[in-house]
Amino acid sequence: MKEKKLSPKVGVGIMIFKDGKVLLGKRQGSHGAGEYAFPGGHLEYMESFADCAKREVMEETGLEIKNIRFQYLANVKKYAPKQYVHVGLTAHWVSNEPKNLEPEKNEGDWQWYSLSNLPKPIFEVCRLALEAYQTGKNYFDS
Ligand code: IPR
Ligand code: MG
Repeated sequence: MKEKKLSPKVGVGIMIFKDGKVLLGKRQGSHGAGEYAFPGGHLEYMESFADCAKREVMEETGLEIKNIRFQYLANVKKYAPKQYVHVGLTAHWVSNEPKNLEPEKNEGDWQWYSLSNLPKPIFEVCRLALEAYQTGKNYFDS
């Protein structure tokens, strides 16, 4: 049988702020299962980063977002053999409460957490987002 060639994918994660808190859910069914993560997912062919962010947040939570900004770029190998070129973005909540629209990928409800009291364990790209937020570092390679 022919082996599938491994190649990096492009991921987009969105740290959404509402009243100083950020939105996290518990991942399941993929890499980082059991870890708390922001909404996010895979960039589709010919999609802009901002459109990917809006689409993934809407698909996973039903929320609209605004003020989408670049936060950091990372080469994520922690979940090898998966490798991601990851684009970390920030955005602001607009209205309504999040719904868990992909329960096979997210365990329980989305919840707002203050940055000083984030749940553990935390998904690697969210750990990097927090570091970027605290230090201004916007490039992580390894
Ligand atoms: P999907 O596209 O299913 O939401 O993928 P994901 O949540 O596993 O995200 C992959 C990229 C990550 C690192 C945000
Ligand atoms: Mg996702």
